[in-house]
Amino acid sequence: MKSVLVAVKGWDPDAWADRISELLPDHNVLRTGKDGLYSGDVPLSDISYLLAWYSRPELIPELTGLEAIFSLGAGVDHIFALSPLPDVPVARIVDPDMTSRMCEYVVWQVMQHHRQGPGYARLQAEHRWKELVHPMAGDMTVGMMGIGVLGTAAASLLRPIGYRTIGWSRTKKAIPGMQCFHGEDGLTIFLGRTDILVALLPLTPETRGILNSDLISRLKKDGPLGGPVLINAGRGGSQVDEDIARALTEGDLAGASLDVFQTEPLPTGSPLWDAPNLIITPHVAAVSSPHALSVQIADQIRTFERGGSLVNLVDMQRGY
Ligand code: NDP
Ligand code: OXD
Repeated sequence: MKSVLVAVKGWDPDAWADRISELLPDHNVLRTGKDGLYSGDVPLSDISYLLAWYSRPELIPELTGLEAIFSLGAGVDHIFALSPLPDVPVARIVDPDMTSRMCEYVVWQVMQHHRQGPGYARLQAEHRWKELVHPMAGDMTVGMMGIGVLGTAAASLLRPIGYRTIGWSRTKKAIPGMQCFHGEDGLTIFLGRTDILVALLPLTPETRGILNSDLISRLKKDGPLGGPVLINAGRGGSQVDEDIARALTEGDLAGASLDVFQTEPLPTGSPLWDAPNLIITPHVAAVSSPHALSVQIADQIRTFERGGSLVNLVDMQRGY
């Protein structure tokens, strides 16, 4: 009987391990504690599959029989943080459940800023009845920074509402309904046309710290919201928290929504907590559902054991 290890830190290991056991009854499903520590009877060297979310790096050298690694999320920066990794395939989550959740978040946050959500919340708290500026969706361009699975899906839901969508990626793309830019050359034009920037980038050495003062200064300034808006639901390591807090305070950003942060949970002393027109959510834009997402992981394991190929594989050279 092959063994599977659910090794998570911060998440509930039982929800994943119980669901995987249900779906793979002929496997021995093991789990770490919520602290990521493993204290089971089965030696780590007997484990074939690692199901990981911010697993402890010290487990890796002991997993000598590993055949594949599965990220329990779409992002895989937490897997690269375990390096050196054994030479086994690494798969990530691409799933309609996750895509729908992210699309909901992006539409929710774009509309929050478009329809002056933070402004009306402030007026309500002050018991004031006042109309705020109210442009049409068609007057605004949403720039998707990252047009992979999630960015492309979110853009396709924004267009029927009326928003113009444009996209930016590493490599050249042609996506119906949106003008696409790529690379450093394309970035300046992309930013200069963007009223609401939605970042859905993986965290890599190239994207670390990319959402900084310099980038903010290159966004379109004369849009109908009185300034650009930044929404980041990719990774906190892609942003410079202090730059965003300063840009909001000084009016270089008209608003922002951040789901991810350089340090999570966001430290109590962060200037972001009190920055104006900022909506903070605690890394919940597209929460991984153990019930829904375990199905594809179990299917992947069964396919792999029949000699088939895994899907949603991470490109280990590219870094995502
Ligand atoms: P994909 O791999 O499908 O898409 C990534 C996109 O980013 C691609 O368009 C890629 O371009 C682009 N990209 C990567 N590096 C660069 C670069 N250096 N310059 C320009 N563009 C770049 O990922 P997903 O859409 O599935 O997910 C995106 C990220 O969202 C995840 O990596 C994860 O970090 C985050 N996430 C956050 C969640 C949350 O709850 N907050 C939930 C789920 C995911 P190209 O295609 O040309 O390579
Ligand atoms: C993910 C996440 O990467 O939830 O899936 O952040």
